[in-house]
Amino acid sequence: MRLGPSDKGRVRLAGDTVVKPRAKVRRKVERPRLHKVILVNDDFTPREFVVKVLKAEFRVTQDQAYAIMITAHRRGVCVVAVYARDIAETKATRATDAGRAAGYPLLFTTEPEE
Ligand code: TYC
Repeated sequence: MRLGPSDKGRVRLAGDTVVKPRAKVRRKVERPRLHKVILVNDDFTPREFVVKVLKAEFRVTQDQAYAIMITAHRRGVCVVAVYARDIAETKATRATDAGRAAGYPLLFTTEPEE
């Protein structure tokens, strides 16, 4: 059996069997999405402690850490950085744990970029 113009999407298997796959075939490999680490404001964690954690876990300067902290303080949240998913999750967990270990409700979350 020959495949003609009306057989778009059909695939020839061994022998003469011709099928039309129901699911869409992914023709391109996509780069995995990066994930944002987001700092969430709270009313209890001291500003200096937030800055200390940002510097230690995200390797930012004092000025960068202060800018991130004060943005979260004023607006409720601030994107700290973007990473591959596992790195973003590990950093968010470590930074949140640093707050918890000191008795603060400091929270870092992650979400995929669009
Ligand atoms: N809002 C806190 C305070 O006034 C400081 C703070 C900033 C806490 C940012 C968390 O993500 C945060 N002490």
